[in-house]
Amino acid sequence: MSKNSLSSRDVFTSRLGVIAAAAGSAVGLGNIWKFPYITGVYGGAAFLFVYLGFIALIGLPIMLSEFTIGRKSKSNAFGAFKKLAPGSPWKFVGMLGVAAAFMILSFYGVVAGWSIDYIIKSVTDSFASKSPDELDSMFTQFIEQPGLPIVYQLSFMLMTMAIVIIGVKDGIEKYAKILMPILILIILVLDVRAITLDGAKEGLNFLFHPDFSKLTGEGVLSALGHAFFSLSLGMGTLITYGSYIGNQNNLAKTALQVTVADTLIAILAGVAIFPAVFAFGIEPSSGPGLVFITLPNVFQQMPGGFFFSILFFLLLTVAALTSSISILEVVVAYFREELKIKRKLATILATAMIAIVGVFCSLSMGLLKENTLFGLNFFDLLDWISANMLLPLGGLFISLFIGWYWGREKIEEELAKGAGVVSWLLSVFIFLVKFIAPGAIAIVFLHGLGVFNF
Ligand code: TYR
Repeated sequence: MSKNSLSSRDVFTSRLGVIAAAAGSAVGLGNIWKFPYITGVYGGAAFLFVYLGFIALIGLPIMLSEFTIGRKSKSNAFGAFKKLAPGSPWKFVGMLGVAAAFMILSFYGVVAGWSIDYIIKSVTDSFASKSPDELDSMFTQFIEQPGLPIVYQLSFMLMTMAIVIIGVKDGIEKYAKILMPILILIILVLDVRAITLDGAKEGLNFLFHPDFSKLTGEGVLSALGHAFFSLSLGMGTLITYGSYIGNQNNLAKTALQVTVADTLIAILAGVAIFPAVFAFGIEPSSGPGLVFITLPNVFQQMPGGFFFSILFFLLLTVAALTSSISILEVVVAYFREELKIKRKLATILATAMIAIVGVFCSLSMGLLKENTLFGLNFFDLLDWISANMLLPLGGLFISLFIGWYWGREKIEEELAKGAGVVSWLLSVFIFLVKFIAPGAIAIVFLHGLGVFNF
């Protein structure tokens, strides 16, 4: 692992380091907070199956594309396109990434702030003997306040900033390597508790027995958007991380491992949540509060729940941090390399701007909740535009770049470093990035936006 900050051109020295960094970025609030809540909103299993299809056919090949572009160019997202396609407009793909990073981190910091509050609520045993309804209003009352959620959101942003400035990537990854497996273990314990609750079966049915008639165009678009969001794709994060990967690394294998890990964790989170949702009579479509309302009920019903609850929200916050640093890095890299601002100042500036937008996201849960556009408050609007529009668009261009601009020879040359290239697998990969990914993204995108119906 690099001794320096993320900006250096050093390479990861271990395979585990590569996986920890990329999986650290991928696994976060997207898996544990967002996946269950949007699966609930869009009707359960049918949404999950479509999501899995997108992960395999679009997410995985685009992750491999981003790694390939990053390692070949040894640059950030802009530099990468500039270097590989000099004098062309491809670098605007990087611009799209910065916009997405800006929006995502604004609301991401707010949710991470909620997680910090839930660590404190766990320590003070605030969930004890509360009914599901009381836990529901506890959450709603908290996020609607104009004060405390902002304090936590800003604290989280400061932590993110500190890590990106100091570049203690070494440190955080060392911890991430230990802490993430513990998070998975806790989720597994929660899974066991959840599926042994009375009425759990209904929740498992909801998650695994698809009723495709429930799917809407918007649901399919959200499944696509979430595949990008969850795998940290479409905005250059994994181009940047790819640029730190050494030539001895098998990129395809790494992409596969990160994709499988990220997807499994999301499913495990779903298994912890939906049986409990049904057992406690919570509405599966209750929105962004789903995890925060459901899990405290589960903690109450298990031996050692007090400790599990503290540990869970603590680790959720750490998982959010290993993702937020990767998002901030996209903006910082742009400020540094395009606007020529020094790393420290760039990080402070980017954090300040994002944090201010984040304050409005937080306020849009309460004070500003009536201010909506297309029926969405500011928080939901940023989430929707970034995940459902900017990331798929970024992914579309990345797949076109690799599939059409770069072509087979160059792809093969890069993938052959650190791995034996299996010819038919390479052909499958190229077919996916050349036709399937861009075609599917374009169709889902236009259909989801209501441009045409079928
Ligand atoms: N994948 C992260 C999560 O699931 C969020 C994220 C989104 C991180 C986009 C990076 C990124 O580029 O929480």
